[in-house]
Amino acid sequence: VVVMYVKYGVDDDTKGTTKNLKTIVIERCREYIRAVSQMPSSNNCDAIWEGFQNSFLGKDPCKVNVEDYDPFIRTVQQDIPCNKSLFWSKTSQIAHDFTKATKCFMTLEDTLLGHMMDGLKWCGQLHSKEFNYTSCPGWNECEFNPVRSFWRRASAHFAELACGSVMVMLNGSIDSPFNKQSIFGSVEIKKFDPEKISYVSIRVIDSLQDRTSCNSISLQDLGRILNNSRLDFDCKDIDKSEILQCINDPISQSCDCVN
Ligand code: AVW
Repeated sequence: VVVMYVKYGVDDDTKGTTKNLKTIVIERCREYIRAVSQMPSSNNCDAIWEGFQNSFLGKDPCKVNVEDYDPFIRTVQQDIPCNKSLFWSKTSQIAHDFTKATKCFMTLEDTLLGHMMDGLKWCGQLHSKEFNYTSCPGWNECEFNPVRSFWRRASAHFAELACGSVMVMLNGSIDSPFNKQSIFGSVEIKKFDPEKISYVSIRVIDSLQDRTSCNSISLQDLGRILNNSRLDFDCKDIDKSEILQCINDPISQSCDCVN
């Protein structure tokens, strides 16, 4: 029965809270802690669940603040090794396939916090301690909805923890690979600490060869922001086929963590 509830078995048709949310979150939490060695023993999946639901239950689902998740974030303990953080924007599929195949880096969704909530939907309602399984605000329906505020809070946390050399995977097939309104552009980059982050490797992935997105206006914007924060960086245009090859054959020589 449990197999039905894991990540890819989630029934996503619902407009309200994901069915069996509690079972899914707690099972994912336990499975993650079992699978990943070196997880601090202080993590307790039941306590983590309590912290999670207390962040938004009883609240208007358009008035859940980013800070409402602060106590919950503190219930989850995980060290993120330096030189391993991968940030992404409009490259969800390839970035996650890449981290799974190569173990070169980890995304937010490869951490316990992100893994538990990936692909799920939830909201409560005012004057009630129940979940709303019928209807929850969409991502853009109101700014401070429970799901969007969670991802902003979790992303800020993930970026604050980053240290050493980090990688950013952007999409070169769109007009603005760097978008200031995205979570990467509006939350994560602002949390990059130049005292902890030594280098930012920007990799712009494109299916067309010979495009030079690194020179585009959008990437110049990103470069200015990084310069102003005193962060060292480089930008490389990478063929999508190179990453796909790496995902299919992670131990080949050409797959050197895309340095
Ligand atoms: P993204 P970000 N409706 O690819 O930089 C529903 O733009 O923002 O990358 N869901 C949405 C919407 C929307 N309009 N916009 C964004 N999302 C959700 C966390 C959706 O789940 C990681 F650490 C989509 O797949 C990355 O470095 C996801 O946000 C960074 O933030 C990504 O949107 C990626 O966020």
